[in-house]
Amino acid sequence: RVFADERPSKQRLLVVANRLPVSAVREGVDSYHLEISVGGLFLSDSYIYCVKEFDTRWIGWAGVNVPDDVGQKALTKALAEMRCIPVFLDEEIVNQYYNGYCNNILWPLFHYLGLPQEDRLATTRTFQSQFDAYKKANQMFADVVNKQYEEGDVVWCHDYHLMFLPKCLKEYNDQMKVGWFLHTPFPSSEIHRTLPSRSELLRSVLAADLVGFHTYDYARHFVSACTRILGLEGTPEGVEDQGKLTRVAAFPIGIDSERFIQALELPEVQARMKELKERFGGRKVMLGVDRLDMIKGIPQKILAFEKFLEENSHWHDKVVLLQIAVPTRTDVPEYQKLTSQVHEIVGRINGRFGTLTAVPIHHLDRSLDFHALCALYAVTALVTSLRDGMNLVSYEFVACQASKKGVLILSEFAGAAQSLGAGAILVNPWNITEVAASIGYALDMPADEREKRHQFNFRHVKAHTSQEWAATFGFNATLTEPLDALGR
Ligand code: ADQ
Repeated sequence: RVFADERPSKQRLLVVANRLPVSAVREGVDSYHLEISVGGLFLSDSYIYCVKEFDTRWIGWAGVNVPDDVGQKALTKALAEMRCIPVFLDEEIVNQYYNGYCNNILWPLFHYLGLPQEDRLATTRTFQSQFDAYKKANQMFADVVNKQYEEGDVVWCHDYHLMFLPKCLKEYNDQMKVGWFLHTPFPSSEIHRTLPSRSELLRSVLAADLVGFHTYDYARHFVSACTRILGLEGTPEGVEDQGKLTRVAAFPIGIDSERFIQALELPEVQARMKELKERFGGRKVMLGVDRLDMIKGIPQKILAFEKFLEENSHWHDKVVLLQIAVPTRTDVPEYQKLTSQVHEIVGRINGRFGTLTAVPIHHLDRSLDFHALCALYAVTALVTSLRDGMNLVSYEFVACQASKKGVLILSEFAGAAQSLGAGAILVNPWNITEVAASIGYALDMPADEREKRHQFNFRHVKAHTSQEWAATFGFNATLTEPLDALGR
């Protein structure tokens, strides 16, 4: 394989995502403070890599409404130092495109939660206006990309927010090399069929030259949707429409494992690990780290832990579930409902199994810094997503297990199950009895089995990094000949 740094000059890469890898916070009329975006964390490793290996520009929304020219100029200047170029979206567009079409329609649908149902008539009425806003927002991204574009550039579009973008870009210039990568699952064609704008979205994505997914299954679902909904021919390389081939392949993401491995040696991380050990007084710690989102299966996980306590009285007071859930999309009613539901279940279980000195569940609604995450990861993890494109938390956990050889309990509906399945205990997160039994199995697992399972997953996590992912997709996007089914 040829990597970018073996080429004589650096390939220019325009990476386009809804959010930039940094968020802007306004400090004054013409000054901004920039922070690495939470939730855009998966991009931060790749950000560092891409900036080093490619001649990269990042294009996206900075997460802040800047209505005035002075502010827009100041923010553009501040971002330029990080090779970031802003797309300015006003509140109305953000509400219709981002909160509406992206997060209320595409996100649940792609995670098999269906289209919104609570008020069908209202949904039907708002659907079209949200889809129009989605197309308009994608066109705004395309306008910015087009201004930055130079002949020979590769444009890498990210995620479900920008499915309309490949088409807009090709309308500007059909010679642009355009790749599109989806971070969520692509659902079965039977699910995608329910979407009113199903054909238009598929056709827009097919305008790209290269379409990538985390797993082979998602790629297969996409090709089936194109065959069944659009009547196009699926080939081993992708989808063909009137002689034009769109290459479709799997590019599984990874993490910068070395960053985690090295952090474990740092005195501050070691100190935090010691502090945690003392804090939990020798009790075994089961760990959950998730964004607070319905796809992550947090209530189901907590109910499974309750079931485990119910059936294993000898573990009372000897085990604790530490659930760290960073709140996201806090202005959306469903997410507010989820937060209260989780708090209510945790309160009930702690009332039921707690003692004067200890409670079985510690639930924190917050984001943690990198060192705290590394210190926490050194226990046993419960990743029980109902659906998840990949799930990087499971990778990060494995990277931090060099000495502990902790056990990973992993949902079979996370993309990561396809890569870490042999080392993890795979569970159906909807089956609370099965998850409870797996908790018992993990706690009693003999050391040699833990070691074997850990080695299998550790090798995978070390070998398949975010750097390799970015290099493979970026490099393949520069090609024109077909790939094999794994994108290599
Ligand atoms: P996410 O749904 O955000 O990503 P995930 O892959 O697990 O899910 O990545 C989350 C990142 O946020 C991890 O790096 C994790 O450490 C961090 N994080 C989570 N909770 C945190 C907390 N409380 N404090 C600090 N950091 C926290 C989407 C898709 C995934 C896909 C990724 C990458 O939904 O399926 O794996 O993109 O493609």
